[in-house]
Amino acid sequence: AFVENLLKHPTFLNNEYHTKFIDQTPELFQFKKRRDRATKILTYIADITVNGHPETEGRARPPAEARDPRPPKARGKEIPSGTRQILDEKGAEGLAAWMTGQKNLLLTDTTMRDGHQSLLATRMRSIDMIRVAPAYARNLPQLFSVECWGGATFDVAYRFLQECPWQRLRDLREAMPNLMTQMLLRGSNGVGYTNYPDNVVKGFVAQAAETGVDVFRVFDSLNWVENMRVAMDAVIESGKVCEGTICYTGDILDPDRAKYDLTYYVTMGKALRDAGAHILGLKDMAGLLKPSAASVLVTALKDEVGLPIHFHTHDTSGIAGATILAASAAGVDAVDAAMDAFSGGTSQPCLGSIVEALRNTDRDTGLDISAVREISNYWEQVRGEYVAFESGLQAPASEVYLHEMPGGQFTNLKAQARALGLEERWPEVARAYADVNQMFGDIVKVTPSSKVVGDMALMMVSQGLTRAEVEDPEREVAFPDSVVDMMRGNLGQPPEGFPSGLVKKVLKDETPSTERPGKHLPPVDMEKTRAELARKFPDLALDNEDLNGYLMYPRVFSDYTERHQLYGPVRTLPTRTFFYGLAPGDEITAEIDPGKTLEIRLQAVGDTNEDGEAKVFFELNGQPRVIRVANRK
Ligand code: BTN
Ligand code: 3PY
Ligand code: ZN
Repeated sequence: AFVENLLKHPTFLNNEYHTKFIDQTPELFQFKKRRDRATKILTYIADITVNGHPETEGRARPPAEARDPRPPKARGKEIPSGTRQILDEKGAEGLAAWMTGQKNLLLTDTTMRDGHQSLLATRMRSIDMIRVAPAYARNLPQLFSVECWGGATFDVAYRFLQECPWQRLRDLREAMPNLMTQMLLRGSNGVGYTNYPDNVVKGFVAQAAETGVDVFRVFDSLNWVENMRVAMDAVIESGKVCEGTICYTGDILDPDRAKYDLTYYVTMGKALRDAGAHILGLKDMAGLLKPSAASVLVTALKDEVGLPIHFHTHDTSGIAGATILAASAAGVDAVDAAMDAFSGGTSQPCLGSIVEALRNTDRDTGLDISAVREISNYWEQVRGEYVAFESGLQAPASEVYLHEMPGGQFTNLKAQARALGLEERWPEVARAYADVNQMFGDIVKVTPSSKVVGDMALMMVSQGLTRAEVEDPEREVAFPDSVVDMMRGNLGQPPEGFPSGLVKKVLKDETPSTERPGKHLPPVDMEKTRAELARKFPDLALDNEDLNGYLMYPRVFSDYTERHQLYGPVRTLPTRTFFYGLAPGDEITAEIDPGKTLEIRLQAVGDTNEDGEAKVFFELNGQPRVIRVANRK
């Protein structure tokens, strides 16, 4: 029956089908009695309306009178050409040469990835990005790139937002055909927290390149170049841009932090160049690079490495704008910034202010400030919809130079501390984080190594343990699993290795590995895994994107897919509806396919019967519909 349906479907007959056609065309499966997508979406809305969304319960709520965020108009008829065309015409090396040869300070907008990852716990939904993407393409064609994928966004999309990260990428790519898209890739850790087999990393990169990533910022959480090669090679092979990246920690101007001195960074920069990087990334994930150090570091890297440099920082301390200007004066080629409404604090510095600061100088960004303001006004309205996920960080924090927490971890760790009843003792957590770093030998702290340091710090504060007590060979300490794993060598090696006394205490008689973790991980049998997925979800035609999602996060992907079968394409709902459901009289539209729109109106929520089921009354495209859902309240 499936094949019959397929063969007579007009899209198939017109040869228009693509990899997602079967997945997105449920009428092919109508030989089996299944609920249609409209019913699924109504079920979701009914459930959230009756029971609330678990993630927003008890949190601040957007004001009832706030109107739907409206994106600015996309100007002009034609989409102007941009960096994407340079990449297509000249290739990755040609693009790098173009960067070096031009004078403007190039800007990457991070709002759609690190901006909301650092301010709103990564909870921004695709629909809010896709709506403004045409305005980016037409009104800001001078942008170097739009960072919109990778890092924590991949699993948060499946896990908390009930949407497919690949679809987000595909939609953004289509809406911004002139701008390079950019992702953050954690080297052999992919977009996860553990080391994956080499063939999984390679397959993931190939798929990301095919679906729409142009620039891959590749880093390693211990700055171990050895552990970055598989990912970097895969990017280079795909023809896309490989931004081999140094993670910055310590302070090159502080003689007491000699481990991470200027020579260390220049040596690493050369190693990344020799490994094939097209661009050198300088990733200051905690915002520790001070303005005067930036002048020294950027000058040295420019002189000695010879690659264009792309600088990323966080404004946790409040001084990152000054660092950007210092880096610009020293000749950095590109920098990251977030649109005004998503900037500052643990996020990136303010894009509009950088544009203004450099206007009429020889590093003028060429961006239209009125276009920046319009887009930022949109983002301000969007941010209001996610007030439940705000961290409440009120002011710049020079404490960041003590603990060195990455911007993306800071608010998360605070929330974890709150959950353990340690919020009042936050200064102790910050102190413990710094102590753990020293105890581990002063390591780079960025996902996933930062999580290991955080786990250990929380454990010490909650159990009242000092560093001396943890290190005391006479004292029994139960280390967190993540610490044991890292000491085994499963995240790779930091410069000079981990302190041998600590390794011995954590591992007892076990010998740690100092080899590249991927060297010993057997390759995943792709076809076997594909078959396993097909058996698990016999009603779905899962494709290569889905397979890659499953390989990164088997449980998270499976749970997402099960919910997807129940609730349908909830990514098409307005954000307010997704998190809060509807009030009687509310009316929304959801475009479940291009041109296929559901008009949904909530009429009333009825009583709950003795089986605990509530009746929810809707109008769907003018027709009455009743949905029953379990009332769990
Ligand atoms: C999630 O938080 O898991 C993503 C959204 C899906 C939530 C649905 S709403 C009804 C049901 N009840 C829950 O607690 N989760 C699912
Ligand atoms: C991530 O890996 O998600 C990061 O943002 C690291 O800075
Ligand atoms: Zn960052």
